[in-house]
Amino acid sequence: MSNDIFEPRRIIVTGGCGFIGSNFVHHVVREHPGVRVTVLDKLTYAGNPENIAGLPSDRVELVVGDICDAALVDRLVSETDAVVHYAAESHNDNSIADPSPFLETNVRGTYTLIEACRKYGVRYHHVSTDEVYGDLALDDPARFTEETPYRPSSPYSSTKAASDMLVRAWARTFGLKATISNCSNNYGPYQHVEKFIPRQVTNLIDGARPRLYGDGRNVRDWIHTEDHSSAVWAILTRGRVGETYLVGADGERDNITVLREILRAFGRPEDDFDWVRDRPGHDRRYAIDATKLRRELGWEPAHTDFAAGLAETIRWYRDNEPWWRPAKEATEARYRAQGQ
Ligand code: NAD
Ligand code: TDX
Repeated sequence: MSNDIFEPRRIIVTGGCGFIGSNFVHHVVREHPGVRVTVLDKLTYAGNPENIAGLPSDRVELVVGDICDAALVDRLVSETDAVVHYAAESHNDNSIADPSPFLETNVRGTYTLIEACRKYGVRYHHVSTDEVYGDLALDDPARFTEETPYRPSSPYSSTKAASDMLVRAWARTFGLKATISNCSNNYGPYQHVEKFIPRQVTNLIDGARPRLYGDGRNVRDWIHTEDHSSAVWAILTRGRVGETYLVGADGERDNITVLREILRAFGRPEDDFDWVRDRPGHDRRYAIDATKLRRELGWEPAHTDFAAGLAETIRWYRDNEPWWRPAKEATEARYRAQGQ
């Protein structure tokens, strides 16, 4: 264990107008008063400046731009202490419909950032996913660890795996000062309505039926996005350079169980949903063993009551319809075209 603490004063958060990135920006502003944040975000369909609106302008600056823009990235990185990289194309179903932007943003975008970070000797934290490890069988007692071999299944997860590999190679060959985290499925406020929980919740608010893929028994390991933020901060400031940390909060649940909890919260019968076409290549189960993060950095999740976190998230979508309404129709039109 290293006792060195890295104390950045200025950080760049890429993708800070997306779901997890914006929650991280709120976390930093609230918990770390000495830190100034530059959000670099292209504002794709998934990015919304509303997510960070109202934060103090002397603490948070938004630069609208592309992480693949080498000149812009070079200039911003030359003026910062650290880069925390969240920006990505993040949705599996979209990656099956059109992989091209996933290659561009997830692979070329990461390459552009790490090239600038190595040039200026800037600390780099790479936010990745447990999906790089592929999937586990439902009855497998194993969970993913930092030693699990990479075996991604989808265009999305293969581009995330590729970006992780670039970071590892840059760390070894060029001495890039990098850490990597691979986290499980996040839930909480500001998640796009294309994702599982917000889609079902907003369907129910609209009086439409939720939609379950396949047999509904696929397992995801849910973590509140606030716990992901505290983990990333711990790794950035106290993690060992060159290391990977898995992030998870022992939240395994199958999709049908989560859906039934949502239906109950709306007072609807537990079979009041539609079965729809399965996702091609659909990963069966993800499960994270976060022992390294807990033991080495003393990190613990604060939101361990999933039912309470889910209820609070449902309330957030009920209270913030103007936030999600503009994206809902186009999202459902995309799903209809895919038979989902
Ligand atoms: P999101 O889709 O909600 O947000 C992505 C953000 O990146 C958006 O604001 C978008 O505008 C921005 N962006 C996309 N392309 C860009 C580009 N070329 N240049 C600059 N900005 C660009 O994604 P999310 O769910 O918040 O995921 C954030 C990160 O966390 C991703 O790297 C994802 O792989 C990782 N992750 C997500 C989960 C999850 O459960 N959602 C779990 C583990 C890891
Ligand atoms: O309508 C739906 N019905 C359904 O049954 C949707 C949108 C999804 N599902 C299923 C598919 C998955 O088994 O729910 C599960 C969760 O789906 P998503 O929300 O699309 O998440 P997932 O594919 O598991 O990936 C998420 O977690 C890991 C994030 O989108 C990724 O960015 C992250 O890396």
